[in-house]
Amino acid sequence: MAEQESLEFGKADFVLMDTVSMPEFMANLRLRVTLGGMWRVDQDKSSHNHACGRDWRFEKGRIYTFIGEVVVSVNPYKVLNIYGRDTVEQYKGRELYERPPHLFAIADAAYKAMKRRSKDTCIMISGESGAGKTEASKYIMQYIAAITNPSQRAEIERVKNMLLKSNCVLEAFGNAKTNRNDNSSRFGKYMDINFDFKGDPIGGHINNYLLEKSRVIVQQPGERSFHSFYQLLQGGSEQMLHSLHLQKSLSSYNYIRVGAQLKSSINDAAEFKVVADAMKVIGFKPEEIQTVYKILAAILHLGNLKFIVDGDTPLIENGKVVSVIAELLSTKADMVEKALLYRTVATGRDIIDKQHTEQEASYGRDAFAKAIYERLFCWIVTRINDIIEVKNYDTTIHGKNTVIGVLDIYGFEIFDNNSFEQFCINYCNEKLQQLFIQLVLKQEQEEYEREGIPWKHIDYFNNQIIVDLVEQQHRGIIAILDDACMNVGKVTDGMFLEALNSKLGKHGHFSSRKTCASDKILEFDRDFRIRHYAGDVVYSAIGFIDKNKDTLFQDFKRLMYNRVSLMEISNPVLKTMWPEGKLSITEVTKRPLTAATLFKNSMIALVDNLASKEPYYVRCIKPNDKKSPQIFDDERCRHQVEYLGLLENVRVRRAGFAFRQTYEKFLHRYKMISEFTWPNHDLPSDKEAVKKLIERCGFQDDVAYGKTKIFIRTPRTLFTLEELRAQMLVRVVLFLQKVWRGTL
Ligand code: AOV
Ligand code: MG
Repeated sequence: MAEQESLEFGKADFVLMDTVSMPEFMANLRLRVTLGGMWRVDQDKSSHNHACGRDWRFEKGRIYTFIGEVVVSVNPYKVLNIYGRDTVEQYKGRELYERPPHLFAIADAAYKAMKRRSKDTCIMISGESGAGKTEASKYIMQYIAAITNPSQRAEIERVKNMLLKSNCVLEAFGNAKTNRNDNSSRFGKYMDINFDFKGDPIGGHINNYLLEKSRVIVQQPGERSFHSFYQLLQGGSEQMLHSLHLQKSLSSYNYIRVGAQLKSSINDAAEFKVVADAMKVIGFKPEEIQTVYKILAAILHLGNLKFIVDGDTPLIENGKVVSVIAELLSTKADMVEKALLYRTVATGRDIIDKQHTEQEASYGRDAFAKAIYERLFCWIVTRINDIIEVKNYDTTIHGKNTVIGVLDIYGFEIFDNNSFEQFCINYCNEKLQQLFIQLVLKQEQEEYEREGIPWKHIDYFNNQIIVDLVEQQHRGIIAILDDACMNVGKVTDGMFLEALNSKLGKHGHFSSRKTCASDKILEFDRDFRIRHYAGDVVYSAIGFIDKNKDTLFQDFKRLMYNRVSLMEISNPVLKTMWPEGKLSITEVTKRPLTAATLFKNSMIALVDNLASKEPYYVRCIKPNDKKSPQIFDDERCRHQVEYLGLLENVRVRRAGFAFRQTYEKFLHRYKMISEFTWPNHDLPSDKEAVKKLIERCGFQDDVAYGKTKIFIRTPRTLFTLEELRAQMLVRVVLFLQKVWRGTL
């Protein structure tokens, strides 16, 4: 089978370590041919854009490549037979370079470091939208689940099962079809898996980052809302839908009408059952699951509410829908109606009900729908955390509890219309790129220093300037946006853009029509452009103020919180989602932090957390924009290789050494190729023995000797060592056969 073959080319594959230029890099990524037993790049074929010949890597499913300890992954857009039990066995406990590049190799390396050295490690998966991050994170978790708990302890199996099942629940509520990816993550996820001293998973914790909640009320053409809505409507039984006052027809609901006709590669009906089962397995109670469905239904009904103006008074056109919403949210219809049409304000000592305009009422309804969904999502994460969290682990008895973190976040994205959400998502990717730059360089540098090996600095594009543009105190875009939001009185998006122009007009990575009139890309007055590390993105300032303020009238919060004391049938789940509803009208509440500042703070905390762990990287590349398994679009891939800094990554590795290993381990593997070291050496140290072995093979110019490790500059040397070892093994086997046959 072609896919399986990809794991059989066997030789430690450093692939990109040979490359110096972009064409070579691209060719390496795409194909290699075998010459004299070694995998090399065939330059002549690199420009071809279609599959031919047997050595095309991408087309044959050889989607992984190493740059040192970084795995580069190209989305195959087809199911590959390379994640099964047999493959797990090939990677389990092996050193990184003993097997061809694979996600499992990096997962194993992270696991080994965690287990052997009691180090907290993390695997950071990055790449643009649709490049394969979420799939990679799932395979990594599957691998870790497969190699742990050899003694089949029931409790560990239970934990593993819950960790795996949590994925599909979070995807149902936090992923959606976008124009870039049919299963696009619309939230960021960082999951810690905790291990006991034996290296078995004992629990976990999920951090979620800013859900793109605007999707609940509106989607761009060609996109859908969160999967959960379609799954409920397509998969819920007649009886269930009836009890939720829902009809199967997607186009009956305003909030999801845009994408109602879209074909999805996801089978919503089947997925509904999978998610419901997963929730049960994780430990959601039946009444909790029921509440989840009621909330989804309430949101769909909210979207159908229409306001009409009678004189100055707005009214709800379809009053029956209000009763349905009230029933689903366990509250009273008149209270829902009041919250939708009025705002209670305290003026001095008086409390008055201020009537909404039609526009305010519609705004309030949409804000309410978005907030309910966001809180539902956060509640699901909290609930999963309650269940999977490590309990009763006594470090004094059991030793250190270590962690592997897996980061799968929304990738860099450019849409036709880019708004506040894309701004946050792209800023997040800038932060992670910055961390990559720092850690990859820092680690190298530190290792060479530690081992006493001279280090030569390599130039690279440092995106810190863009990170600062966004997050710097007082002068960054977020600070300027917050300033605009703090202003009393009506501040418009136009005024925010003005402030950007005046403060950032001269910044090399910022432009708008005002600062750069000749720029044809900036089509509209409210557009501004950020030159991101991954490309230019034009954002529309429209909606920034609103989304950043994220206003939800207090009346809704009180409505949701108070329900319990007013109704006979209480719903504690809903109440826990709205704790601030308990504040009375006159209680002065502090102005909450803005959405962008909250996000910025969470990103800074995330980066600090990641930086405290030993990092492993998966860099995902999207081969084409058509989701096709056949097309390797050279230009698109080249662009990604460029902005991900992969070439610089290679250069850093090249300037240094492709391979390093402790003297002890190195000898263990290669001692058979020299008479000085086989079967044992009598030299004063392993270091001396390794020196002798290397000189015997004539590689002394390609290595450096550190304090505890040997450093090999080019992979070719290692390949040759591997070959010498393989030849020696054959000779040993032949020798033994002769001994057994008595023909010696
Ligand atoms: P993303 O996580 O990087 O995008 P996904 O992991 O969701 O991207 O991958 C997108 C789609 O590509 C998946 O739904 C699969 O169809 C396919 N795919 C990705 N990796 C593989 C693989 N290893 N084998 C087979 N198919 C794969 V986003 O979340 O949009 O940034 O926000
Ligand atoms: Mg994803």
